[in-house]
Amino acid sequence: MTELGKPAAGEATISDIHAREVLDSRGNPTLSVNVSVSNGAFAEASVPSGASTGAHEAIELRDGDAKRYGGKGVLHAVENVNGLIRTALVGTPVDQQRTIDGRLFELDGTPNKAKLGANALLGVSLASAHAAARSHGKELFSYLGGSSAVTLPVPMMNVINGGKHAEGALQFQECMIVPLGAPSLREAVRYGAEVFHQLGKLLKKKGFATTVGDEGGFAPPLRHIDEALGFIMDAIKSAGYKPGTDVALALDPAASEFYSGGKYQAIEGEAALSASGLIDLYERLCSQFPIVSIEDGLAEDDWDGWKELTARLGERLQLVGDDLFVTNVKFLKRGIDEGVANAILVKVNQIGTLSETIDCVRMAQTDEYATVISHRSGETGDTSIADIAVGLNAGQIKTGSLSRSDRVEKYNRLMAIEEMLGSAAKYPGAAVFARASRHAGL
Ligand code: 2PG
Ligand code: MG
Repeated sequence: MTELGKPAAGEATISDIHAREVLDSRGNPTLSVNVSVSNGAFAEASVPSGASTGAHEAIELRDGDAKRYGGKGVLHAVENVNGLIRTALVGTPVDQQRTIDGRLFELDGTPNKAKLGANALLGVSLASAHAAARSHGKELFSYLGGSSAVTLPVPMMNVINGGKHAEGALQFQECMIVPLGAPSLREAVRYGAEVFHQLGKLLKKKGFATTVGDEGGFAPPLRHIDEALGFIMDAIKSAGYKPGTDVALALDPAASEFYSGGKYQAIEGEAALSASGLIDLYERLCSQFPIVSIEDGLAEDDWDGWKELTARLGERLQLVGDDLFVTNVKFLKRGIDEGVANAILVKVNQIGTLSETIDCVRMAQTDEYATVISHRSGETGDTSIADIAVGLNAGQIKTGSLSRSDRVEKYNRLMAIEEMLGSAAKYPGAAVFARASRHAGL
């Protein structure tokens, strides 16, 4: 259990909340929120933003004023924090996260945070957690998870960016490497960076540009997924690693983005596939490449397709619901009840508060669904997700490639956490994927 709700020495209460408009990694406005505490503690958090957003996510409030940032300004969300939310929360004990998040939920009053904006709520929720941790003189991960927060997450690193995150022709959004054979998080980061650099060299040799996409992975104009995975396999080998044992592969096709009229345009220029046809493609890819995880293999509302996917591949593969579950216990519960997927991607801004995120992770863990804490394609330097991954013992993280500070800051924070934990730190490696297949076998 978390230590949220444990009273701070001398009742430290929120003394001020202040939000401002800042920019994310794509140059779009987002919120940065400061929370000050009566005992002098102070913390800041910034809010990420997605591109391939799920239809059922909580609402990110944008101004829609075409004269500012093409309508993407967030001044209304900022005003909601500096007005209504500030007035309601000043005086609240900073370490009563459930009370804070419950108040935010009530103030908004809508099922999808459409009134005040999930971006406004999340900034306050995260900054409050950081401020509470500081008030206790603790790091956020240990404030959240206490002495059991010792597991570093296995990363899925997105080294080839496609879909909505890059201009190339690749329909699949993310081709990731998973350094599951590394002995520690620090070594996992090194494995990943070495493979990333080899991949750059190989692409360059074949005449491809090595500019990067939104998540810091290369974005070559490859049409076929086999070509992309072939390059990654070669990069793993030329970096001196054994594919599958040292470094495995993972995919996030983000299939909702190429689903229309009941068919999937999985490969540009080829015939669109039925759900079964796309599952055949995944089955073939898994027989040729060491793939351990597929996220959003089918579209968010294609529950029948998802059932078939889980029945056919769920025993040997991690099947992650992102757009499918949108970090929402309502959708996750349906997945558990119907035997759909065996893992969940967890994005704090899909639901809007830390407490609801924790509830979702706990539900998944109780039902042995694997949990992957995730960034968004639009990020800031905020590293909260690194602490959340360790604090909640999530086991996995997805936070992009090994370039661009908006991505590597999270890895850097994880390496710092690992160092702080010293000999208590655990890197679970391949064990996290065994759990997914055990579940499917139940
Ligand atoms: C995803 C995410 C993060 P976005 O689909 O998993 O990689 O992308 O933030 O654009 O939704
Ligand atoms: Mg996804």
